[in-house]
Amino acid sequence: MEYNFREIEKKWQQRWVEEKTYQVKEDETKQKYYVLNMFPYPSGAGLHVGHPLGYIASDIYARYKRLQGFNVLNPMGYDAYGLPAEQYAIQTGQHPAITTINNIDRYREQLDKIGFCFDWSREIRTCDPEYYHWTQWAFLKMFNSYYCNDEKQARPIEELIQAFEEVGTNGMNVACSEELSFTAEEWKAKSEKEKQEILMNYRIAYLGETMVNWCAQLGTVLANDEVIDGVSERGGFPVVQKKMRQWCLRVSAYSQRLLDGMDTIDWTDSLKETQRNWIGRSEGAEVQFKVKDSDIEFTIFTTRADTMFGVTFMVLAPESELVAQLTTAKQKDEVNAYLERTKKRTERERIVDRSVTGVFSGSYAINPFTGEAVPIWISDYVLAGYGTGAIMAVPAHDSRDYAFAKHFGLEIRPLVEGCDVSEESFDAKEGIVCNSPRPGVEPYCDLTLNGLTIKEAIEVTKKYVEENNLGRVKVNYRLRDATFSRQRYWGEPFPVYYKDGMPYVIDESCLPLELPEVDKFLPTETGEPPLGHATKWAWDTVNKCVVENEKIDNVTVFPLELNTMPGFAGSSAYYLRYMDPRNHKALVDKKIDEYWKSVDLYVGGTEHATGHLIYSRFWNKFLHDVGVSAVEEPFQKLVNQGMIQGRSNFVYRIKDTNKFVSLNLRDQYDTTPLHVDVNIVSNDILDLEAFKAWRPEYANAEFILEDGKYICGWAVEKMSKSMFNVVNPDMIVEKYGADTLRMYEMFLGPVEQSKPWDTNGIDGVYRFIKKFWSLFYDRNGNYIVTDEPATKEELKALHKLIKKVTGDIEQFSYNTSVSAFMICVNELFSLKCNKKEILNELVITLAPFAPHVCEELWDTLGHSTSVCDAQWPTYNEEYLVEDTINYTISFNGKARFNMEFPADETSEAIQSTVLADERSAKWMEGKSVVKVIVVPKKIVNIVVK
Ligand code: ANZ
Repeated sequence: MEYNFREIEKKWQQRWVEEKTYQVKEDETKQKYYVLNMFPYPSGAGLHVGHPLGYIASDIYARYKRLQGFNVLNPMGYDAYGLPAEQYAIQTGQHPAITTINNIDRYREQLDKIGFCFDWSREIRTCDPEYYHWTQWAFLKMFNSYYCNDEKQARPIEELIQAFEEVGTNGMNVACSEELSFTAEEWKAKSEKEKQEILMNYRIAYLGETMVNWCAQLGTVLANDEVIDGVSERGGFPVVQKKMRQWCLRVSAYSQRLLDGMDTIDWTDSLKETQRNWIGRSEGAEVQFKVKDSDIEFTIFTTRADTMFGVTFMVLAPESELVAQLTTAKQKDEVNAYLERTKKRTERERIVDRSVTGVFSGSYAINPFTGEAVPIWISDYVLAGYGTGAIMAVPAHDSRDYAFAKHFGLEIRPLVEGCDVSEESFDAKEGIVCNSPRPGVEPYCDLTLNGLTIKEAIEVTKKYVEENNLGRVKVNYRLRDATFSRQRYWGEPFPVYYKDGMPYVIDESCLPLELPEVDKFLPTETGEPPLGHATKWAWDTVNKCVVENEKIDNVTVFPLELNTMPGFAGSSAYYLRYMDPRNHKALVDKKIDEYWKSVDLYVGGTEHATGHLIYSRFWNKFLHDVGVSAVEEPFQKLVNQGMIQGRSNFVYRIKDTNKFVSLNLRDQYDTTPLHVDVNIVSNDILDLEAFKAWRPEYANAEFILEDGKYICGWAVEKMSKSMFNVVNPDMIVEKYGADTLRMYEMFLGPVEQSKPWDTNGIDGVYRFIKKFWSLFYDRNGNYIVTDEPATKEELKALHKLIKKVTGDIEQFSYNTSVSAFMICVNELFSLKCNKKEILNELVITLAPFAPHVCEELWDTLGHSTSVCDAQWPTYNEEYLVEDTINYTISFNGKARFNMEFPADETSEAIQSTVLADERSAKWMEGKSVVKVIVVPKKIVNIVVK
């Protein structure tokens, strides 16, 4: 029988489905192992060869773990809500649900061809009401919870209400948007609406005023990365900063737990560092400043309390409420003009762009340490959402304050007299001048910092601030609450209706609240989100159902929320749902959750290092607090697969002609390189006929060939349609089979590394599989496997392989495994080994990599169950011990020939055998032996004269 991958792969893919080979059930008798891939967004373009890289790597691991006896969960699904389907809907009128389903079908077809061991019975789609039921449910829970800083966990909002009723805000240590203070009596006297407004300040899912990137023409809020140079990435429409009431998640409350959790998980240091920076813990002090000739006081946040004596001005963020209060009549016009100008800049631009802009407010603040009055400025280098949105500026020691002071001619006062405060003196990374602090010039306070290190001075000053009631010690986090609403159609609806302007959630028992149908996917004429087009989108609180908008009476029937949830809503807890995907009563059954616990191995791209991995960790911690998720950290080990770049090919057109010259002759002409579809190029040689057929303008193309061939140039670029370098896995599977594709993708290099796709080497992998096959079948297709016992050499080749591959898989070093397989098969081939004893184990070892061919040969070897359920072989060190040692024989240090000796041969015996060998005679002729040096297990050197 010949190696016919088409038949074999089809047969086994069918068999796996029929026999439910990859379905998994909870099994208390077995240890669990949960492997997860970041699920794909099914785009219209389908999969290219870069996409399956991570899936193949995790598939190998999942199969390996199963062979080791683990009960392995390896599910797959689709992140099915999202912008591209909706944009397509806007352009074509095609309902996004239809586009999404078509794309999913195409993805599935492509995935199925690669032979993954996914348990498809657990498939989820985020746009399925069955699924988003639980996304909405989590939102309800967050709405009905607050975060208690003392207990460090989310608690039911009823507890907070009860506390308000008993003691007001007295002694309260909870996460909030704004510090509020009221007594129990004051609370009780408030109206229902006022109470709801206050609670919003504490809920974990809350409606909050936040600055957003607003694009009026698109009618929606945009994420930072959708805005480039002040205009929308799509369409180039102006984007302004706007304060809007949006749903937010109080992610910031979990900052410390998100930091602490990182000590318990096995992620790369660089990924942990990225998360730590994102969370941005910063220890400092909040200090109170009085405004001169006014009762107004305001608070600043500083990490350098020791620099109080170097403060020469203050700066407010343009959005700060203080701006209106502190701008004097004289400065009003100038300030307003500045505010208008800065509105257009996104926060990221404000951080990255270091050009100096600002305006004087007209007011002065009093430095509480020196009593000195310093001017209060307004500038957008101070961010509204960080610290208190106000700073004390110390231009001698902070580079941004320095640039500002220079620009506006403000005083620069170093802490140490006479110290160098030129631009070059700033530490590039820290942006500060590193020198010791000094005491105040005219001591207004009795604080001495002389001789202290900066660190010590900060501590002493912080203590002083607290003791003198000038402020308090404060830990700040850069991590912001997440804005959670989008003015979009294709997303999860909020289970929320509005009564008297305040949001109320619908009953848990009424979920899911299904996305309504609309006839247009654009915002409404009055600027409402697309759900504003729905005619049946009101909540009947009596009958607990969705009813027509006409029935809205604001007594028992109310309008429903028109925003939808953002992309990360559905991807934040999907790993939990895979454990128990068809449960109608709960997100996941408690016992099942206890069994699978968390993901043991998570594989996905680095682009999710902050967004998804912060949100899902937050989400899981919240669910853990409300008793759902058994384990606090969702992803124990995380591997980021690298990107597969495209390898583009070029043809060279001679200018103003339709003539193309081959790569190495192009210097003789004036040419323009043009991308050519890599699918009509093989080993850099262009298929001329296919090229002519590729595009009408090339139908009459002429060629200048070298050695009868047209050789193309090449370059490594991003894999993209516009570069014509997209390689479709279906084509590779069609030509070489899935097993070759799988092994080749792994052979390209370490999983974590980015590398170019280069089809040139794929033949080698294909030949390897054929050679492997030839250990079972001879050229004439005869089955040649025997029951003869294996020789020591054969066992050695096999066990060397088992040892290497076991170690490699544990390290995700699959490329070196592929080489090891090649070496082993070559060795067995030259040993003419067709022994069952060896081949049985070889098939198991290769099965995670090339499951189809291994399943077939396993069957041929006479096994009645799947190779997936075999037992991973353990290597025997005994077989690896060398029996003989190959010595290099040198004369006067020059290697001349090699000789084999038993491993336990003595040096004396080696010496005499070497000297007696006839090959030695040639090198000793006419000379006498001065010395013989035997280096055990390596070399023999004979010194002659
Ligand atoms: C005085 C000072 C002197 C500062 C000095 C720094 C160096 P991290 O570490 O990131 O927390 N700051 C505070 N709030 C800010 C805001 N909303 N926008 C921009 N800058 C803000 O940085 C904290 C430091 O950044 C604070 O300490 C403050 O400047 C500034 F030699 O206060 B510092």
